[in-house]
Amino acid sequence: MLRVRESRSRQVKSLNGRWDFKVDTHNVGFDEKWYAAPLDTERKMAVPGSYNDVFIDTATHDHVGYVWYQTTAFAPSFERLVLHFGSATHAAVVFVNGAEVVRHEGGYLPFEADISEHVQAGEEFTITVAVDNRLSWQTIPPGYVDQDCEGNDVQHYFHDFYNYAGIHRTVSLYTRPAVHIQDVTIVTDIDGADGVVAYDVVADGATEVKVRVVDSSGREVANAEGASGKVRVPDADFWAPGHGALYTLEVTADEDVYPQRFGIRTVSIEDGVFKINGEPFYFRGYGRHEDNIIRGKQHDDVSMINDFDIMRWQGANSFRTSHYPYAEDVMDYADEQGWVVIDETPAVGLNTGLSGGVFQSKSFTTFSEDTVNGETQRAHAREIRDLIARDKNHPSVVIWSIANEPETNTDASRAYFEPLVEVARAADSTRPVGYVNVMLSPPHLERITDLFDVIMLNRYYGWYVNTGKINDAEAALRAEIDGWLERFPGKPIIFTEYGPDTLNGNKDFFARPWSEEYQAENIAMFHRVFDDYPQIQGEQMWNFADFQTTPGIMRVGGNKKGMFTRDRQPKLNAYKVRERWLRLKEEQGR
Ligand code: BDP
Repeated sequence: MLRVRESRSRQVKSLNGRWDFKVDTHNVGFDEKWYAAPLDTERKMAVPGSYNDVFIDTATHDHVGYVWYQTTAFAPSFERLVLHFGSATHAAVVFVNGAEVVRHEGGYLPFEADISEHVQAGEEFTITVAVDNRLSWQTIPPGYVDQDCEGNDVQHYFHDFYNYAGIHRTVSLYTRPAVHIQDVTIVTDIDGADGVVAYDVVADGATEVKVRVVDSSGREVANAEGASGKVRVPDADFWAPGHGALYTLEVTADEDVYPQRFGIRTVSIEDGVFKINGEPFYFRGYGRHEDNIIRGKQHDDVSMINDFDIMRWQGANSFRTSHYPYAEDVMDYADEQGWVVIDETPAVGLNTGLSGGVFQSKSFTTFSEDTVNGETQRAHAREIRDLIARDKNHPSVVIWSIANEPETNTDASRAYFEPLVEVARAADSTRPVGYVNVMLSPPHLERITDLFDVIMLNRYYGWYVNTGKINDAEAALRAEIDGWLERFPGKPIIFTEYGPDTLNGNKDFFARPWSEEYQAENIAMFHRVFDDYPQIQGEQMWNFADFQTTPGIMRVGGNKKGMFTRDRQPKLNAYKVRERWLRLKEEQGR
């Protein structure tokens, strides 16, 4: 889906602000037609935002099911008018003037509705949104609901971050012509000093499609006619890590104009080496979360710019959108600032083998008729397609991660994943496809790595195993890496998670687990090992910052594996890693 952008033919109006808000305590809103009348409530909720931590009210915080939002807006003059949501977590039903206009499942991707038939230019209209935070075995990510001793619904899930909910990203209203640009795909190549830009425009019914490539100073550097083709940008400024050089493909289809940004760069794996623009690239960075005090998963630009600046300060060059697609503002900013991104679907928690420890759940079989099944797989395929459709033109995105730590040591897992890899490759043949491997699937048990281009590993030696024993942890880590190299020579390995929980301010001469010293020692051990293996082509620590999770005996006010605290203060380890990363940046030149 095209990002919402202004142009000569498109006007955009933000609907962010304070909306009327009501928790549907008994989930009766649909029966009582709350969408057909003003919401009976005194409460307001900020849009965008997660509602959970905003009200000092346990019933709201722990609510399972629908909450309702309502606002009014004036319709501008339009040929067609579209209502667009950056995301609503996890499912939404949207009504305009009481009529349903769209329903959407999946909490981290955009959706929209053409509402032209429901409103009149110049007139006020009402938007009502029912947002459902429930996860089931057939949603991505999965979960299940049961009841406590009083019969209240309780949501369970198998991922280690809090199930924040609400309208998490910008809501906009935009105009476009009836015949309009529906999609633009850009694939770039490098030929000497020139950029080669292949483009493909979908604009049903358009009689004439034209494109111009415009550089960052607004100068036209190439143009062409036709809905698809190839243009050459002479002496191009290539997008590269740390160098966010961008161009705009200005597409005109009859009356409609759409500015599609892109960067000219290539991604490849040659002889087992991960390359950007033909040069080896080493990932330094983190897995992250969209997570903030009070705001939960709300996107906000202040926090984003601050996070990126902290990452720059530390000498990082990349991150993974663990464990779901991030706001499009984040992807845009990554493009502009030259960050390298591993872009992940929300497929996290497809592994009931992990249920006992962190999630204290009942035990289940991951893949079965009653748990993760064909319907879940269809939802997963949709998430892969929609993520790629949203993010395919971002030069910052260099790998698609189709799942985090799924079960991959059974026949059932292979049957589940094989078609999904095909879905990803059919949607984008230009970027490597990977998944993030869990400790339960070491090389001798693992069944699906051969289907993928890269090996991405989350490893907790010295924490969940060999706790506090750096020497044993190091030996086990080396042995496992040797196993991967033996079984899958020629596939780049990127460490996408490692590191222990660390309570900021917990100092210890003896560097015992949970102390800042232990985090620094454990991370230093991983880095020492990485330096011995040229096949290891990236280190993304877990996590950029501490973050909120479900309550549990393994978590103290959330997950504390951050390099930084939840309010973005550095732990001891942050300075040590900074020294290393600035040195590597110097040596590696990016
Ligand atoms: C991995 C998960 C991540 C967790 C982390 C941890 O990918 O989401 O937060 O471990 O346990 O299993 O801290």
